[in-house]
Amino acid sequence: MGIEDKRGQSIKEEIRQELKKPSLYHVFLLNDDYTTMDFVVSVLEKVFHKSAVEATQVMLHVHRSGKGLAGTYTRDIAETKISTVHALAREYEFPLKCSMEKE
Ligand code: TYC
Repeated sequence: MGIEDKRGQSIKEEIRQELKKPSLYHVFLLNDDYTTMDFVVSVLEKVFHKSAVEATQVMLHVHRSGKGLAGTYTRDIAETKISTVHALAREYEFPLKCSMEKE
């Protein structure tokens, strides 16, 4: 057995935990029949910091294929992006939804 800290946890394990990179999560936008294309493009620009061209490409991909990647973040940031999108959609009375998947 190696060196342990005062709680009996190995120092090696403690360092491994501290150095571990946080898991990343993909945030996807989901298609629906009612949200306007302009609203989705605005969301991609304002919430996900996409250029107008990239936002339009992602929106059209979602429209044609059912879902598309908006961004990849640590868990807390991904959850906050999703809350922001759902709050904006509610405010503007669109059914736009996003989902999150571990990378
Ligand atoms: N399908 C919508 C329309 O035809 C546009 C749309 C695109 C909606 C992407 C949601 O995530 C979405 N108005």
